[in-house]
Amino acid sequence: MDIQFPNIPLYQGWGKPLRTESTVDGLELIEGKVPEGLNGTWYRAGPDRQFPPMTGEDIFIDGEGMMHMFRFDDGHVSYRSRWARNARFLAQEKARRSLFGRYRNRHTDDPESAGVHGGTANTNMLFHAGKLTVLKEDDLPYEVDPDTLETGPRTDFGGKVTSTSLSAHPKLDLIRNELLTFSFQAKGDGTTDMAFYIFGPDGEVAHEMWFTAPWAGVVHDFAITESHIVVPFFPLVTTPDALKQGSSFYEWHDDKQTHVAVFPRRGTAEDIRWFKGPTTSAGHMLNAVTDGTKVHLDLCLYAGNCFPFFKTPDGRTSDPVPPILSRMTFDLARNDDSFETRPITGRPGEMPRTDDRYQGRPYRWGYLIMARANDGTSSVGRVDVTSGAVESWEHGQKISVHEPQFVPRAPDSPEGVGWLLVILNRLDQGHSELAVLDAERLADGPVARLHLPVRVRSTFHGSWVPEDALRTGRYDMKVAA
Ligand code: V55
Ligand code: FE
Repeated sequence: MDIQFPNIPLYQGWGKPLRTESTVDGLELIEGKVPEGLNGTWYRAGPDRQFPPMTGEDIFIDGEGMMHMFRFDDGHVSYRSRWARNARFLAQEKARRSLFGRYRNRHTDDPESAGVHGGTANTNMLFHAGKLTVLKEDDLPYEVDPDTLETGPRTDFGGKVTSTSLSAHPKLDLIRNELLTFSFQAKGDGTTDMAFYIFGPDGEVAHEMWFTAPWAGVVHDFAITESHIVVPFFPLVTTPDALKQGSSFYEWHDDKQTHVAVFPRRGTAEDIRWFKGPTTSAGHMLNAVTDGTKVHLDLCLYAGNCFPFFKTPDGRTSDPVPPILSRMTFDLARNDDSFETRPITGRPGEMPRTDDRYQGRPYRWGYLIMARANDGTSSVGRVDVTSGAVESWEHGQKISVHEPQFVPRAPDSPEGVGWLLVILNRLDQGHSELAVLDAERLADGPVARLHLPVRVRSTFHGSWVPEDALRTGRYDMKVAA
């Protein structure tokens, strides 16, 4: 069968499927110097396309997973990319064509895909309790070899995880070495079951809680505080009967309010406090903190539909709206279910990250991708969430950036003292670069830039694993008391 990709906007320019696994031992230094002591591995996942899509269409969150790793070893930086050779990939490799149709709609798949897990493993990579995994929110994790990126087995953690999927946005408590995560549509597509799990430092399930969502929708991300879990529900909804008619997996229900569940870290479904507010949406949470009776959730909030390509049930499209870093405040002492929302900063930003040691803890700094002109270029910025002040790298070049990764200078450095790793797309040169910035001096531009002879098509999320953590299976990090 001929392999020809359709001429769709997603595949033009930078989005052209790359379908190439790379190994580069020692990236060329373009300028600056890799900081001393920056030793560890940065893992990321993103979508590519194994074979032309069955439907002739594609959306940017779909596509088979490509894993990427950058290993930093005393200034020597190596790059490796490998397909996530999961069940879907292997079945399609054998068939030499796509077997999965419209994003997550199993009624549109090729009969040959029957019984094959459809997860693309394209969203995130995580290292916890000595195991590296690659994640997609509609499937269970796959284990991955941390040195070779060879794909291992799909894992239900020895039968302890009974949900059909786990989120691609787990939260690692780097200080307690605990992993907190959840599953939505946890008993299969279109179900309203939610599962919440805490894994201990030994990788075993230490806590499990099941509850019911207000509807079968997307729950892409959640947030933790030192004492609470915050799970937002936005009205991108899955309707099984519509799926049978070939509908998109999610539809935008603009008649539904935003719902937010707040509950204790080790609570039960009876402990959930539900809050309701205006119709909004978000993919990504920056952080959350508990302050007395109040729980604050900081997130990249859209005043409408964050995915305009998912239409309303009656076929209406949504106007695109910008993501605004905002703070929702839930007061547990209040007797009603309302909450307040205010913008933190006016400048749009997405793919928010913190100094990961401060996930769930009182914090000051957020790092985001900030769009520049309307020409597809972007840069990284740092937001002071206490004042809204933004500092960004104004490169003025044909560059777009991937989600940044903060790396502390030392395991016990103060919050925000460290480096920001960023993959740069050199849009006019057809290849990528790896940049290291001083996280306290983003405006100065990179302290090191390394050449990648290939294009990194797209990555969503990833994580930094310090060299010692890879050896010991534990993170040895500290936060200010
Ligand atoms: C999102 C991302 C996804 C997905 C569903 O950002 C929702 C939200 C990266 O894949 O499959
Ligand atoms: Fe995400």
